[in-house]
Amino acid sequence: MNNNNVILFAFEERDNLGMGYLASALTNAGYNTNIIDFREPGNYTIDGLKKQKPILLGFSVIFQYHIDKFIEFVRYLKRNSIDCHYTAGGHYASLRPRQLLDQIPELDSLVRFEGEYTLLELVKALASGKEWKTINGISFLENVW
Ligand code: B12
Repeated sequence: MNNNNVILFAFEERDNLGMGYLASALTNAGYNTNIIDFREPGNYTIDGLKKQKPILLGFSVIFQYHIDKFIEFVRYLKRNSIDCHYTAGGHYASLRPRQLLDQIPELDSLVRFEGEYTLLELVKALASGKEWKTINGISFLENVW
């Protein structure tokens, strides 16, 4: 595997079980998964993120109340040329996919509901250059209602 890095961004308020499950599924399949609480800018640097050349960045949007912070953060990463597949999951992504994609059209996809296997399938497809739009449980601007 050439590049096997995946970065997950979340609110790690009193830890985040969902992120742990996702990281576990990816790690078990051989992907190097880094969970970052993005509320503290000291937790990451743009150079550090670039060096990892991630296959995918994942954003955990379990609280819709923090959506402004995600919008700002995704745009900050894009402006700084962190170029790879951007996806999001969690309650808001699962239940209001159209709304979230309208708010953050920079997201390439959403993983809806339980994310472990869908995210793994997505990462595998991206890493091997295969089609990802046909994966069950994935929404993107062209297929979301
Ligand atoms: C535990 C919990 C907390 C904990 C810890 C949260 C954490 N860091 O994980 C604490 C106590 C901190 C908390 C706080 C709050 N919470 Co709370 N919390 C929960 C609770 C009960 C369980 C979450 C959980 O661990 N689920 C189990 C894990 C395994 O599932 P998961 O997180 O959903 O993750 C899975 C999928 O969603 C998906 N997924 C998630 N993220 C991602 C990311 C990617 C990239 C991908 C691919 C997939 C993916 O894959 C995961 C694995 O299958 C939920 C209700 C619920 N039943 O889920 C409410 C819930 C998330 N909380 C909620 C709320 C409102 C809050 C507060 C705003 C309450 C308040 N007024 O203060 C605060 C916000 C905290 C803050 N920083 O401001 C709401 C959110 C509603 C909404 N519309 O946004 C929920 C849904 C409860 C409810 N129905 O009202 N909360």
